[in-house]
Amino acid sequence: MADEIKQKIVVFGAFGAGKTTMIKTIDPKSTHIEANCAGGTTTVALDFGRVELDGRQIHIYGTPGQERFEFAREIIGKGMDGAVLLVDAGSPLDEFTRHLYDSLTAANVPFVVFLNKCDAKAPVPAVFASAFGTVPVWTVSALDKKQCFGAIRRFTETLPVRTNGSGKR
Ligand SMILES: Nc1nc2c(ncn2[C@@H]2O[C@H](COP(=O)(O)OP(=O)(O)O)[C@@H](O)[C@H]2O)c(=O)[nH]1
Ligand SMILES: [Mg+2]
Repeated sequence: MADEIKQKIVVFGAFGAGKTTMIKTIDPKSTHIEANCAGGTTTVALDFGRVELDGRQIHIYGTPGQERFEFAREIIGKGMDGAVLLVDAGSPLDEFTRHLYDSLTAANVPFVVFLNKCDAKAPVPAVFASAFGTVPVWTVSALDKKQCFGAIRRFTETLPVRTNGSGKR
């Protein structure tokens, strides 16, 4: 049997940035898992979707957006080939998103910023164009299938691929 070509992509972003929406748009059969944490006051949410693009099996994971779930982000991020930092263009740039940007930069993993909710009429605030150093910033709407596929394809085709049993980090 021919080896499968795979890529693991992990989506990071603040709560409400649109991670679940984007993964659902890309893979309508994606899984959304929510668990109540001690005391039932916080819900930790994860997403997992799959898509085949140009013969590559792409596995997309959504991470919890709350600050205190750093450990979960670390576990989900293990072995990723690339990351997407999803940012809500309609909200002010928050400290947590800056922290995620710093963490991904430090991790030395290829990543892009998807500036989400760009379907709104309002112009995209200029702050986003200069906030992420040399990392590419692409505008998207997580509600728009064509845009989501286009952005994921454009990003993943720049990344190395792995085949079954190879390239695991
Ligand atoms: N207008 C608009 N709303 C969006 C978009 N993406 C997500 N939303 C909305 O933003 C809210 C939070 O999205 P969700 O996917 O739950 O965010 P998550 O916490 O990052 O998983 C939901 O009400 C979505 O319907 C988008 O591209 N455009
Ligand atoms: Mg979510």
